[in-house]
Amino acid sequence: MSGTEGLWAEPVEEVVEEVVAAMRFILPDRARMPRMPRTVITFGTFDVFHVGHLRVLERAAELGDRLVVGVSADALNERKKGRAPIFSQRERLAIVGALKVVDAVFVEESLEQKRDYIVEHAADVLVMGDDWAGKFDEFADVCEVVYLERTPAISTTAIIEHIADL
Ligand code: C2G
Repeated sequence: MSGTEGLWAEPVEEVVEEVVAAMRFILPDRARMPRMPRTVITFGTFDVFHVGHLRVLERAAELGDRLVVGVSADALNERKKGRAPIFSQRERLAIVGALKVVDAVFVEESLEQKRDYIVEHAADVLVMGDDWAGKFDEFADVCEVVYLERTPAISTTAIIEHIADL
């Protein structure tokens, strides 16, 4: 069937163009609309804070307008890593919360609550280091999920071992 046949007196292409032109007057101009701030969320223990932690937070902040960080509770760290963190959750929250790229911090009580935290903080993007690659893909229905490359050759465990050997 050609564009001029059927119910339309005018060719279908022309009717579509007219409808689109008319809609420009009805729909707001997106370019002029105020953009919603984009919230980024990330999680971590951030024990013995080092430059790898700083870099991932800086790069996470660049992906939005507001960075919210869930800092693992002491009890969660013990469950995850089988040992108490060197710095308490109070100290780790204070350190991460004082960074200029971080807008808000909260305690991450359990890994299972991740979806609730994302929704509660209205996060648009979840960022994690690529040691977690693929682990949080299930949240792609509520936010964008991004894994950033880890900073090579530095880790809390390596620092602790290095100091212990001095
Ligand atoms: N990180 C990094 N480069 C490093 C070390 C860490 O980019 N050399 C990143 C990790 O990938 C993570 C963040 O820094 O995104 C925090 O690292 P950890 O404190 O080791 O966090 P972790 O104990 O893995 O806790 O719900 C998830 C957990 O709370 C993540």
